[in-house]
Amino acid sequence: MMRVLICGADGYIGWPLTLQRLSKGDSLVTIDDLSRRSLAESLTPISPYVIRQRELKALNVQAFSCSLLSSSFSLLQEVFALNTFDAIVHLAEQPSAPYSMQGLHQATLTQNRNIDSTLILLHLMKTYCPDAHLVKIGTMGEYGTPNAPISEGDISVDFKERSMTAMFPRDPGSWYHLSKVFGTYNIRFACKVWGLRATDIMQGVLYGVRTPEITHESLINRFDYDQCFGTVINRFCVQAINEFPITPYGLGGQKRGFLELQDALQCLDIVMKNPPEAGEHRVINQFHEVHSINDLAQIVKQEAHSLGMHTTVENIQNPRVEQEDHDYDPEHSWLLDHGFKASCSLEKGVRKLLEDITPYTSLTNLSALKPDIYWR
Ligand code: USQ
Repeated sequence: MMRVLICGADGYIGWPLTLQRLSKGDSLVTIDDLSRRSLAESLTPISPYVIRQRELKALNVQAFSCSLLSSSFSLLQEVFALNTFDAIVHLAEQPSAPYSMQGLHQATLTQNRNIDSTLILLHLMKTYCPDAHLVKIGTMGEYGTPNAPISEGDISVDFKERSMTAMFPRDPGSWYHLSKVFGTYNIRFACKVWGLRATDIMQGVLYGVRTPEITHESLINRFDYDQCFGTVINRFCVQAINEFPITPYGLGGQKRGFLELQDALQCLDIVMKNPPEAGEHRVINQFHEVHSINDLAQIVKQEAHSLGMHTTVENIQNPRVEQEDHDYDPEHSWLLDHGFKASCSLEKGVRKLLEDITPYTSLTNLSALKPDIYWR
């Protein structure tokens, strides 16, 4: 049994993580400011937060609806003063590269929320629970797509006949990804000067909606498919169930690491069971398979065809500024070395996802399938 604080417990990862931790008998405190509900429309009809909150309270979970920002600081201090945590999972950041690229308001909102929330958590940890393990979701997008293998953790650098270790270079591709890089440096600094312990997870692109603990319709997870909050596989699957063309952007040779939602929870469980040493800033790369966006589109098309859905693949003009054809060779051995076993191949995961979301096809907002946020 662990004592866990989940920040962002109402979100795409936070909600199924809450259910998973409850099934493991953990003692939970949850926080969420519900901002995602007002920014994006879920395909799946998720329960209103008041109902989730009531059910969590019935299970002895302290469920707070507040932000991780300075406006809620006195409440947060109270939460930390009255509880002891073994692990603090920070999922309460503002997601989405395209969202952050819409304009000044979205860029500052993303960076302020993400940088401030992590700084606030670090200060609260220093004061109230310096031995707790911070589990922070970063992104593989911190590295960008360099023309070199991507390390997991530090690399050694030789320069002018001297050697040193350094973080693998970051080359983020949006204001959002930049905010994650700031978070990484802030966490690393807090580990160094205050002796905190943290696992900084460079996570690939997630997909999926149902996890084993979602045993009833009322527990269904949120599922975004719009251009900002829907990840690429989730969007492709919603295009497929509506028999719309699947839309790789540009050449479609962009490569990413992918991970099914249930497997992301398995990874978080492994991470929580293996806290780093005091003072350690541990960076891990979290994904299962690497594919190009074109491959992915073909996989979704084939799986959809085998389920009787007729969809095509149409590469469209890329609204983003990114490399469209490149090598991608990131290391990812820490999780495998600590027992991670993927529950399914990408093909099987896509098929399961198509089956899981087909009942909600008529709820699709078709206008959300087309992108119109241009990065230039
Ligand atoms: N893409 C398409 N067609 C679409 C949507 C996306 O070709 O309809 C392409 C994008 O151009 C990009 C790739 O698919 O090259 C991935 O896009 P995405 O929206 O799934 O992922 P991204 O914006 O990179 O962000 C997502 C999550 C983010 C996470 C990141 C991991 O939203 O939180 O950090 O994946 S990674 O991509 O490895 O940086």
